[in-house]
Amino acid sequence: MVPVLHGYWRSGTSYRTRIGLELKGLAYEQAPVDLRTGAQRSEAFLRLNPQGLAPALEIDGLVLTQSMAILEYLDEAYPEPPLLPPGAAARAQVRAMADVVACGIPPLNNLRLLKAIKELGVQDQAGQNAWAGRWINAGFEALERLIGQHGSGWCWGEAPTIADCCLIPQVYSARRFEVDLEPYPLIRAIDLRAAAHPAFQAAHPDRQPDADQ
Ligand SMILES: N[C@@H](CCC(=O)N[C@@H](CS)C(=O)NCC(=O)O)C(=O)O
Repeated sequence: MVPVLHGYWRSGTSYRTRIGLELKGLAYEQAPVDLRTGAQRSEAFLRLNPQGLAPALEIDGLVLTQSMAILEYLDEAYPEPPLLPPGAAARAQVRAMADVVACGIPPLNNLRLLKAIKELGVQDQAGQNAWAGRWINAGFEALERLIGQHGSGWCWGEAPTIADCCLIPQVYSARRFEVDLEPYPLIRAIDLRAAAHPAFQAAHPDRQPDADQ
């Protein structure tokens, strides 16, 4: 059976999963989960992911959740091309760069967090942008330095890794929250390279079947 990705076009975690699938050259179908209408909390979706968060991936007779676990599964089950370099030290460095995004940014500014700070009084878009931008800038400042140490065209080395799978959706999100990307020339260069790469192009939110027209 062809893999089925349950995700949402503009969700960063769905976007990073799509990049992984595309880089591996795996054909897959999509089952959109409209986060705006709360479809992630429907009984049907909770059966796939009891946490009620996108994405979930049906693959190889399994239902996988958590985008980083999914990317690691794809890399183990479908080794070519690798999304992690060989060697324990290099792999730890790449995972650390991916986690700067995965653990340090969306958990502080995803949909349910933004709803929560709205309930606490941050109602206007400028306030929401400032909140989201604060955590995006904190992560990007760290990543810019790490790319300076390890990057050679991509976040780590000369080929895309799970760190790039995380970075590119985060740059897309940064633009939505009107974050100034000027201070991050290395991140912008990777974003440009990704914009010309077929796998990253195919995974772009605007190219998804549920994208707003
Ligand atoms: N750690 C999870 C996070 C998943 C997550 O936060 N997904 C967001 C979209 S990017 C979501 O479904 N939000 C819906 C909500 O907050 O209700 C992963 O990496 O898969």
